[in-house]
Amino acid sequence: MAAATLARRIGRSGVAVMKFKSPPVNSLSLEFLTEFSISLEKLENNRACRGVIITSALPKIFSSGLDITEMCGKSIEHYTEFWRAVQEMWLRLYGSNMVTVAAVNGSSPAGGCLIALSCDYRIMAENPKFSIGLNEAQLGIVAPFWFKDTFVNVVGHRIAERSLQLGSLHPAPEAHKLGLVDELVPEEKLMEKAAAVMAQWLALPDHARQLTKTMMRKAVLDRLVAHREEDIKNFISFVSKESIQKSLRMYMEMLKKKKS
Ligand code: CO8
Repeated sequence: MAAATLARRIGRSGVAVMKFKSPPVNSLSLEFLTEFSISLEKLENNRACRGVIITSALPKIFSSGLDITEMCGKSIEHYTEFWRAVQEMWLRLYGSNMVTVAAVNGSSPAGGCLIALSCDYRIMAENPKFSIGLNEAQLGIVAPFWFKDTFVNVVGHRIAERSLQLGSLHPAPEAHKLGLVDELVPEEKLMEKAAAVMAQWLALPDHARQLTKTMMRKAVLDRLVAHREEDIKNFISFVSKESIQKSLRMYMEMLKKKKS
């Protein structure tokens, strides 16, 4: 496993800070996802830990979403393992008993946005150059139903419908206006604010907050659990199509060309 894709530290207040550190863009590879899920599981099982703040150790990028190279030209076995790891990460994070706060200190497209959406609260650096959203449609691919459900639960049906169809990446101020993030703060105040929000949420008795969270999220979580194998099959059949492979390759080329 690569060295320190995640830095994890539990403070005396029972709050862990998890920092994504997988240069250049914190893309969610199979290895990264596996490490992320294991870290979440360890924190979940640690009675000293009641909350986790998720942020990035890289400048300007929270996470660039799923690692597109994991979805290009790989075997069925690889796609199966990769997609199961994406599901596992989301089930752990969205279903976490801990208070989860995303301190979004950079751009956060697609899978990066899903991570932020899965937390209890999102604070973003107010830099309009940073954007967030489920932009799958721009890549010629479709956000799975549980990405969509998570999005709808945060912003409501109409905003999600428009944003998903257009594959919109919303600059931070717009994301705030849409309710996609809860608060904007200057970047240097992000961690301080995240700690203050965390303290506010942790002031409540854990059992009442956790039962309420479960009540709000259970239907969406259960839906994936009930259709997990079918969802993997759908992903494989979709991603194996030559037209989708072509779209993903073109998108990767576009990212490279953008640089030159
Ligand atoms: N996966 C793999 N490689 C990536 C990704 C990615 N998601 N994003 C960037 N990279 C690579 C680039 O190709 C580039 O590689 P190289 O150095 O070899 O040329 C390197 O990372 C650095 O990228 P940039 O030069 O673009 O870095 P910038 O700092 O200029 O920009 C951004 C950073 C804003 C993150 C930009 O790279 C970007 O927009 N990336 C694409 C993000 C994106 O669209 N992600 C969507 C992934 S799909 C997903 O998460 C959900 C899919 C759901 C599945 C649906 C069923 C099929």
